[in-house]
Amino acid sequence: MLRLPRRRLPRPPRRAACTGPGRRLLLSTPIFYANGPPHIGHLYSALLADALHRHRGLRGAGPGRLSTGTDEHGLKIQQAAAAAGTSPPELCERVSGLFRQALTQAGVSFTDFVRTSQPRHQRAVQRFWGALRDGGALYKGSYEGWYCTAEECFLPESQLAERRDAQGRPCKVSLETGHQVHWTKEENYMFRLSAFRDPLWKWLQENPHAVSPDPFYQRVLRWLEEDLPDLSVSRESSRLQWGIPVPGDPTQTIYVWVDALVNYLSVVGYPTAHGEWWPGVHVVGKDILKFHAVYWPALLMAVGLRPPEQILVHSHWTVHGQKMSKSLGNVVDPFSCMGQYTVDGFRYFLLRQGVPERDCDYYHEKVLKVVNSELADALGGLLNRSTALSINPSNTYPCFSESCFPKVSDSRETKGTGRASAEDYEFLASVASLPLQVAAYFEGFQIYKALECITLCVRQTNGFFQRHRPWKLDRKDPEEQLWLDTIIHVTLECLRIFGTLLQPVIPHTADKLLSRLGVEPQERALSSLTFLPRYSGKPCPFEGRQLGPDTGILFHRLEKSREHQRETKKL
Ligand code: ME8
Repeated sequence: MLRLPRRRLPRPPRRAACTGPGRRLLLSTPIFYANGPPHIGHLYSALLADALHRHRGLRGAGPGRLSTGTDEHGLKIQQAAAAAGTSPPELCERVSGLFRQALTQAGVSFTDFVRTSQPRHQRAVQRFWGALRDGGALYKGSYEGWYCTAEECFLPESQLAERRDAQGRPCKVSLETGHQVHWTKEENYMFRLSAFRDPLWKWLQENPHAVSPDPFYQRVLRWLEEDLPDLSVSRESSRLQWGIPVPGDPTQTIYVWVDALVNYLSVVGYPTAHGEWWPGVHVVGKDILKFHAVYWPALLMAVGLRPPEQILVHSHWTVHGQKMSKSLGNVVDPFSCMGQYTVDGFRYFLLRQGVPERDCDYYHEKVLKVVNSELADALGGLLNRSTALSINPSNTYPCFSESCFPKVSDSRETKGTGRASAEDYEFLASVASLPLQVAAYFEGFQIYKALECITLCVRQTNGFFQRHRPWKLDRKDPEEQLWLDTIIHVTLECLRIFGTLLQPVIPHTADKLLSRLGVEPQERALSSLTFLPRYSGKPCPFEGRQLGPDTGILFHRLEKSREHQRETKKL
């Protein structure tokens, strides 16, 4: 074992999150409204879930499923279809196809894509409704209040502001989103949400990581301390036709949020086959936290099911500091980003720069800076330098020499032995501890921190390579040759670790890197990842092996787009 002489890397989180070993796990993204095309916020949610899912798979943590899909019912979709001069089914077919295409192109490894218009989902929702009714959780009441169609929910006065509409007439809008609300009064089925305050409180107290990161957990607790009125869970069919009818009462349509939340059960075969997959872990944006951390667990408890195992919450992407919105015309299209920055480049940017606890800002120059410096220059450059024919003419994974890099129990003992310096031992210790740190950060839903640690180690490896100037060593001198081989061996070992750890985030680039190193697909699991076994006197299966074919630059530097060049000139 290498000893860490000094702690240089950020401390991994104390507590583990969603991905305990050896059991089944359903991970989900929100299902996205099919009223408009995907944007980078949707993609970010899906990438977070995808990276967690891939990471689990590589750890051999047990069978996993990743569900995503589209939310197709409700007034919002009904109105969007009317505005577009089309029918709701036609609009949903088209927009759902765009989401599927965007996620597929981005390499999101979903195992299920659910559409709420599918018969399997409609059956599940109707059975869920039946279970709510049979459990006595529903009653019919008259409900009135301010309804926000964009958010598909009633809002209390405290969440409203006075504004003027386009014609200058006074109107009320949602404080949070700025969308107009309308007074609505109808006969609805109501869900006894108020009766679930204590069970919800108990659930959260007993599961302090049920909602993560912690600021969002605290927010949910605060909501529970406030008023928790019963929830209207149906709409009159005369106003809302595009939805699932209430079983036995065709005058009412099931509320779109109840319909949508049940998707997490319909993907695992509710009401017959969900048992072994429930409860699941949901990745959601902060905008829909209340639906997932208050309404959904209460609905589940009401039908005798367990609340979600965990709700992993992330904040929002802004663009040049502004909220993304259709009216501002600043919605960022994921297809064009993937075209411009490559799929892996954009995946890396979003996951490296996205911090779940706080809103993050997107702009072109930032993507170029992060991706060019960390993927093209640092990682790509390291591979390029350490595999160059001038430095490694045999194109093999060279041997490690214990006499050049002898094992020590403390980096301060290095004097006089071998060629490695105290700094080299520190660097080795950092890379040795990297797999565990990365695992801990993935578990703690801090993927950005895992990437920060990897990047730090890539920099240290470049420093190691640079420090010893292997290109200056005389290959004809046997001593020098041993040291040269050792430097390259250590560098390739580091690259193997980085490539393996980066698979969940940049799968194509990691594959290219590992293939170049000659690492076979069955040698890429995280569960069996050992760094530099030769340092501990154990055999290294790669030593002496031929490297894989050189397929060119690992990651091409991104160029400033023409549009941005023009913009910069104007400034
Ligand atoms: O709310 N930054 O769907 P939706 C980051 N259908 N993520 C963002 C984002 C941004 N600027 N904007 C949106 C719905 N998202 C419902 C969900 S689930 C049972 C039903 C992401 O199309 C984020 O995950 O409005 C947010 O929660 C989700 O997209 C909302 O997508």
